[in-house]
Amino acid sequence: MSGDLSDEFDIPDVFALPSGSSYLRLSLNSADIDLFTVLLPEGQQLDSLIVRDYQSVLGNISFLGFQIGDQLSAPPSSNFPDPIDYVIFGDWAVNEDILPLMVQTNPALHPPLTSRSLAFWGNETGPSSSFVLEFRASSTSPVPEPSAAALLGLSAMLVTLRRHRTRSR
Ligand SMILES: [Ca+2]
Ligand SMILES: [Ca+2]
Repeated sequence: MSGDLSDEFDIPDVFALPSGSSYLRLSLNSADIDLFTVLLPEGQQLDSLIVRDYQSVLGNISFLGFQIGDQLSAPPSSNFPDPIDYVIFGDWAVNEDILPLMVQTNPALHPPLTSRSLAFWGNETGPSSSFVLEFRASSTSPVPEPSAAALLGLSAMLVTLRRHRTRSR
């Protein structure tokens, strides 16, 4: 995915995350913000968010924030009124998972994140930057619990087998 993403907080670009890695390039400058929402299907979780291919001037910093929900709770501004989880990062973050950094001051959130929708805000106050975000998602329950009915059926089958073996001796 490339091209510019929405500047309007109430009409963010929306992406559904499949299992595995999804890549999204953000290009930002002082006159451009990028607002997008990622959707996690039922049974999927967001495991990590990795910065790839960060391009800007040396020492530049970028802002990436998110809130749980389909869109931000207010229009982006330098005095944003509501709690938001975010990270300030630069080229040091290349190949790093920034998800733990984003939620480190929020005791209610620990990766992996299982919220159905996350509204993101990319912002640049310095020189322009361009980078790729790798979203890694996976299934929340890889080992399904066997149901009571299935267990009952299994024990009945074992009894039948045992009887059959006794008879055939
Ligand atoms: Ca942009
Ligand atoms: Ca934009």
